Amino acid sequence: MSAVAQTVSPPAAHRPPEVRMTPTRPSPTAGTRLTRAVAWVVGLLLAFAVVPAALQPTAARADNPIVQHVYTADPAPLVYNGRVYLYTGHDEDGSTYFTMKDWRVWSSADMVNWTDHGSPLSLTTFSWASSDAWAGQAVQRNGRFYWYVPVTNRATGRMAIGVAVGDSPTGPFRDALGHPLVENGEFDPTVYVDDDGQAYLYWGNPNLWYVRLNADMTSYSGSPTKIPLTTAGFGARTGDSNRPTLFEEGPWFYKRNGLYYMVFAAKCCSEFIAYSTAPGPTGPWTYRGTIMPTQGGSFTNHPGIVDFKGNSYFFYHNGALPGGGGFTRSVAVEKFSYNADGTIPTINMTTTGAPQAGPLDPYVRQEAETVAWESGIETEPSGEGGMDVGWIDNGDYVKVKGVAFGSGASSFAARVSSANSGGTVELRLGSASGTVVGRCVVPNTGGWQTWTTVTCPVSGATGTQDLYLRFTGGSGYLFNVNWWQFTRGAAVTAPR
Ligand code: FUB
Repeated sequence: MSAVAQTVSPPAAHRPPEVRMTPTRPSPTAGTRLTRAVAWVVGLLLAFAVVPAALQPTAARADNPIVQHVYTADPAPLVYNGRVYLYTGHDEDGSTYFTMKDWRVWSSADMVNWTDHGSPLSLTTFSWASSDAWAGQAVQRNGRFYWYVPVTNRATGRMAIGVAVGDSPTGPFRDALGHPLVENGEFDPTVYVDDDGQAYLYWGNPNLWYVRLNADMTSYSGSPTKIPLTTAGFGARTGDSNRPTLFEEGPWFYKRNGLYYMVFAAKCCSEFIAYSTAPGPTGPWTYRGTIMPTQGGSFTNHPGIVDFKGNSYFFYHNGALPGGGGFTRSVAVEKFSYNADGTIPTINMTTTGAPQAGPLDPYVRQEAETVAWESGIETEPSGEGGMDVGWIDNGDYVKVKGVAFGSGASSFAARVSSANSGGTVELRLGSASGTVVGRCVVPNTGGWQTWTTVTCPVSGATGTQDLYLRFTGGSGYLFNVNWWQFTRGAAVTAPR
């Protein structure tokens, strides 16, 4: 974790205005609708009351939640090719509902510096979808990436599961079918390909359903099957005769060491995260207890679990960012270890997050949108591909954690653009007010997507340090940054 406590300004405060859509939210049953409607009100009232002091918006914080410039929800991690790809929903600024129009992709090689891959999937990808870009999950099979998402089917007004397909983990994604894969008014798909090649799609609220997916991952055999929600399998809920078990929504299904896990959001509302296990992919399920207690200022929570580089990680969401709450959520992560018998320990939300799983190499090109923490910036699609950091005001900064300078860097290069008067990229170590090891001047380049590379000398950047790119200049938006890269000092240049 950073040795330096940090604060951020609310993401919405400096963001261009967004169009607010009028939500139309279908719900599976009247009982569910009423329960959740009441819960939303209660959740809103309680949102700040239940936030631990360390998670209060004005509190200093470390690197959790892992994304600060937009609100994110419903994490679904996927390990592929040495990186964790994280698929999330996106809560609109100022939401008073689950106002969600698109999904986002992030990735990291170290669990702390996350690269923003933008939004390769949205409601508009599915011509038949009208609203509700809610909790999905992506999986890789035979080099293709299948992203299962719940949306409302415009024609029926019911929640349905769509599937998008892409040739890379970051897309682009297209609607694989042109119609729902399956539709029964329920949501929150989770997908797992078993060792024998059989893939399972589970989903549901208030029930828990599954189908066996065919090898093409875009069709299934048999009919949707309901898992019996018994209290032995999913715990006992009190106070809601319509829902006798703890299972609420947000299932996360996987296998580890021959044991099948169903992790889920329990007991609305506020939710906690619980889990069940089974000897086979369709049960019988046994309730195992709480993973994450009700915490964090969002009345929903949503689990995602992966193993990466020899450790296990638990993703979830909360309302911990400034302006955060039940409809303005943020994804966070904790490292954990399974108990020897495969049970999962209690995991609490922290502002520290997971430890860094290996340093970041500043001597290869790094995307400017690879960030551990930021203040004030936004991202946008870059004309040069990928994303860039933009909407930069004087004093904004980006923190890149655990940067391995080794014996020293001699210079810094950054790909920049500006339609304004530009400014300066200050290279600071340890904090946003830490030692300056270089200053790069950014000129007016003639346009916000007119790019040039600026360079400047660097002195004193050695060892492994948290790097802060602090942006200074005059008024208005200063400049954009697409990527950056340091050059090693001459004394440590590797022999050719
Ligand atoms: O994000 C919208 C809904 O809230 C998800 O589908 C649920 O899992 C809950 O997190």
